[in-house]
Amino acid sequence: MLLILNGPNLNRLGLREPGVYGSQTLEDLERQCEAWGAELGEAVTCRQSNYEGQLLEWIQEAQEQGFSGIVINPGALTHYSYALRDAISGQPLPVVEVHISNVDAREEFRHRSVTAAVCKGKISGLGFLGYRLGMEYLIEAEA
Ligand code: CA2
Repeated sequence: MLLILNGPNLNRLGLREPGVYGSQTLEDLERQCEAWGAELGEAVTCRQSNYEGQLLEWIQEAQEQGFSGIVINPGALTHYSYALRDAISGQPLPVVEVHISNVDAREEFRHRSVTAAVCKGKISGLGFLGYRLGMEYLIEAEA
């Protein structure tokens, strides 16, 4: 069972900046992840929060809730949240970091991730497909 987490502002997907993030909404993304989960034979739970503390609690509780891995798009928290980094490194599940846009082709501050080093890997710039690739990795890692 996989946990898909989206951080701050990702609830605004599709409503603004379609040139950067596409025109599909968060709901479209979550339905797509659920459909991929069904195709791959893996249950998927999708959650989004604009609150750092809520994301930390979901990560802390993920193992005891029965999840086997986490795909996370931490939004801008990626670039500065040591609390999020500590929450990821302080729990045992494999985590894949995903960014819809190519953060390395954007502003300098987006080039730095403080969370990627405590994740299994980072996928950036492949749109929603990055979530599927992260899911596939975690399913493969389970086997
Ligand atoms: O590319 C990504 O997935 C990001 O994680 C998205 C974050 C950004 O801060 C990261 O640098 C890269 C932003 C979340 C989406 O923000 C939106 C704001 C308005 C309209 C649509 C999306």
